[in-house]
Amino acid sequence: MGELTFSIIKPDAVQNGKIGDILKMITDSGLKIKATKMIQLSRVQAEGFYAVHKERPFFGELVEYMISGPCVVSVLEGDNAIKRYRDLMGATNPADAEEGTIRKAFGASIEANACHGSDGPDTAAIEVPYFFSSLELVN
Ligand code: DGI
Repeated sequence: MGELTFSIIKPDAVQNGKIGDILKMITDSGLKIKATKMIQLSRVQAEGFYAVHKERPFFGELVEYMISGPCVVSVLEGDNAIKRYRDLMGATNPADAEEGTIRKAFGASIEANACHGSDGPDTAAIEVPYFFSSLELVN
C-alpha cells in the first residue's frame, strides 16, 4: 500500500461545478481515490480541522468560508502521495500557482483556493481519520 493523503475540494470549487474536473486531475496524475464523499462542514468541525491556524488573523474568515457550502473530502493513495498532491494543488495563493495545477486552474483567491491537501505524514495521520473511518477506505 502506498502513502495516504487527505484532500478537500473546497466550497468555491464545488459551487463552480469543478468536482469532476478536479477528481479527473487527481486520477490522471496517478493518485488513487481510496474514499470520497460530499459533506457540509459544521462550524465546530471546521474550527477543529483548522485548529493549527486559530491564532492567525484570517482564522475567522477561513472558517466562515469553509462552512459556506458543501465540500468533497477524499483519501488519496500512492507512492509519495502527500508531496505529489501538494505539487498538483500548486501554491496556496492561486496567483502564484504554476500552470497545470488545480489552484491555477480553479482557485479564485488565497482563501477560495479550490483545494486542501495534507502537508505532511503527521497531518495526514490526523486528517484522514477526522473524516473517514477505516471501513470507508476501499482496498
Ligand atoms: O496548506 P495550504 O492550504 O496551501 O496553506 P496554509 O496551511 O498556509 O493555509 C491554510 C488555508 O488558510 C489556505 O488554504 C487558505 C487560508 N489562508 C492562508 N493564508 C491566508 C489564508 N486566508 C486568508 N484570507 N489570508 C491569508 O493570508
